[in-house]
Amino acid sequence: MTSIDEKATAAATGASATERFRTDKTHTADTSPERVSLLAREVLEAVHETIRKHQVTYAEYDALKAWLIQVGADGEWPLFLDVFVEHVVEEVANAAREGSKGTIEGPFYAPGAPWLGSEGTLPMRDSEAGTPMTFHGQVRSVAGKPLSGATVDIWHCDDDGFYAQFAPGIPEWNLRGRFETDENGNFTIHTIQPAPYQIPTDGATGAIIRAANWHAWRPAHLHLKVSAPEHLLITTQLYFPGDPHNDDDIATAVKPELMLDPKKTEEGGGIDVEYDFVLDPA
Ligand code: MBD
Ligand code: FE
Repeated sequence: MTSIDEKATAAATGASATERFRTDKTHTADTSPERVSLLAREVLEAVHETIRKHQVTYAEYDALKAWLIQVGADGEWPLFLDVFVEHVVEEVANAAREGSKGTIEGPFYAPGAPWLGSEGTLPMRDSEAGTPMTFHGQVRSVAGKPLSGATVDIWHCDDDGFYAQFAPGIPEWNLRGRFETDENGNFTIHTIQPAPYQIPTDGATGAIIRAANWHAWRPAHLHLKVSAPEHLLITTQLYFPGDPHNDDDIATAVKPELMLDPKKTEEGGGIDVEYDFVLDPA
């Protein structure tokens, strides 16, 4: 059981996600003053237009200011932006690809997960809850060539919807691992089926969701980064048919091509899923 100060609060999760972003990502882009001016002006003009169109009041303006301050205080800029904005950045970035579909990365990736060969079991607790799941597939080029030595980097939440390194009390690499495809481009991952995920509701992101009477759910999903030498890395997610939120994901990150087709296994009450990845040339 977690004590009061070890709870998976939005502030604790947000602080981890913000720290992760500061550590892992490059925060500068080679953006010219002309382009900064263009983008900043158009975003601001869209805000001005909304204010005029809907006759926004001083009270509403001050509520917005207070809320923006709170997003930062809760460390929730990675969460808020990845949930509400990243899907369009991904759409633009990957529009020209011919291989497998990508989708958003989200705020909870951690680089450096343990290497587990071409077949293995994700690190998990002895008591790990959830339906056993075997996920296997092949990595190929768009020309159909199996890619041996490709990397399949997978991360997903546990049966309670929590991610290791972002919620407290979970072993560091729980349900995270990297696989290297065998000579035929194949990989096999033993894990548990992740639960539907509700984004933290006690922080600023939860506050706007409540204030707008939206819901905070993402359908159950696996996160993946698949890469191979001389090919473009693909960041994606896979989903399970029948999830109540496949059609109204709060993060707008579901695509029909990313739906799995689970089969029940004979023994053990588990499921077997197969999915192949096709990588574009670099
Ligand atoms: C998640 O698990 C996630 O995948 C996204 C996109 C946002 C918040 C939590
Ligand atoms: Fe996720």
